[in-house]
Amino acid sequence: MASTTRSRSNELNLKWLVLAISAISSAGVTVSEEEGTTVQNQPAAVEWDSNGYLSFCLCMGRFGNQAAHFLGGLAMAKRINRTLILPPWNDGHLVQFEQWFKVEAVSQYHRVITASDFMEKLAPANWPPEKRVGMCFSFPGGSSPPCVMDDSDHHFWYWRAQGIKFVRTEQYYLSYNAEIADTKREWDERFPADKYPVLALRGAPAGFPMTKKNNALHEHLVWSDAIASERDRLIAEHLPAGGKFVGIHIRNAQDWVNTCNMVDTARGSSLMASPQCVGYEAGTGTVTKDMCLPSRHSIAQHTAETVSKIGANAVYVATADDPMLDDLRSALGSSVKLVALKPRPQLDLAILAQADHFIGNCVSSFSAFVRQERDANGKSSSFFNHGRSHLSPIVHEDL
Ligand SMILES: Nc1nc2c(ncn2[C@@H]2O[C@H](COP(=O)(O)OP(=O)(O)O)[C@@H](O)[C@H]2O)c(=O)[nH]1
Ligand SMILES: [Mg+2]
Repeated sequence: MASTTRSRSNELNLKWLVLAISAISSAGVTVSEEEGTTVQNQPAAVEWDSNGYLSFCLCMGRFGNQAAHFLGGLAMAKRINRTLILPPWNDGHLVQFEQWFKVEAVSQYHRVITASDFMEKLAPANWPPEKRVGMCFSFPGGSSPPCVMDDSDHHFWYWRAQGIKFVRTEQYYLSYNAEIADTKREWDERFPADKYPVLALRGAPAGFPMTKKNNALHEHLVWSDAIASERDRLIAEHLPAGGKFVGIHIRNAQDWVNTCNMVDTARGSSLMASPQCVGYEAGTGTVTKDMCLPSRHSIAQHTAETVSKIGANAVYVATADDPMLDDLRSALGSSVKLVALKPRPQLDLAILAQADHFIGNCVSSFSAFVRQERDANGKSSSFFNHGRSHLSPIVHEDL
């Protein structure tokens, strides 16, 4: 186990070194034509924000969880009026925010700066190594574990890969409720911006699942040109031109079977992203095991009914595991094209968001991400083993 951890760390170390070298070699260096000598460009000036900055690690879970936390953290940055340092995504190695999403779209909502711009252009003068304080949420009374910023692979790499080492840590017991004005006052009293110019939080200042209000912030998560053009190329290459396609997300890997065993129908609780189906207020609905782990039969039936309702001629199947092509083929007949490419997750998400209709899993935050993007663009979604379309304001009644 120890050697596995070490070899993974070495692998990440190497990856980061390669990234760092390529970043250095491409940054701001040009050859002067007249003199044939190498000169260093000045980086574009970026002004320091005296309201302070918010930085946090997207260290919990995989992409769907990270995206939910990101939107919660974005809402908090606006509420406490600090510039948000756009957190890199954690994909085993760090992926700069802007590799997957457009910075301009987020900045339409609130002031943001990329993590690399912050470290390169502002940190040296305004947040030098001796000022780097890490912060952890902690319950009063000493019942929480000690505040350590790099106690796991994830946390360690998140900060160190950005060149950040903390001189000390502090604990806080403050609300993450971005919906009330008092939250700003509490944070300002505990961490005034002149004394704590950067809030570097161990985890995202957001709950999970996402609040109903934060769903709407998804309109500011717009795929980068690189992802969008790869998405469009795959759609053009694999889906029939001129027809409609239904996108489905099948969540059936072993980790998911274990998750669904936590569904406790008797307690009427919700689980992970299930509020998108059962409602955000306690007691409005109950998540069921069938919603979490729909049978092969119900997936195939719901898909076939939807295909015939909207007159689609193709189905795009996204899954990390079994695409159930035989079951789908029997239910759909031979005239409907079935496409399962298993590309990297961001491309599956981006393609599903383009479908003429999407059918997802109520409990999955991966499905929720697709549904949110579709809501933002006025596109319809439904869920396996859930009677109604989702509860967000944009609902197409005909499905
Ligand atoms: N490519 C691909 N990966 C998937 C799919 N479904 C799940 N995964 C992988 O499994 C992870 C599931 O974790 P997460 O995103 O947190 O969603 P959740 O666990 O379903 O709430 C994703 O981030 C992907 O890495 C899929 O349809 N396509
Ligand atoms: Mg997850």
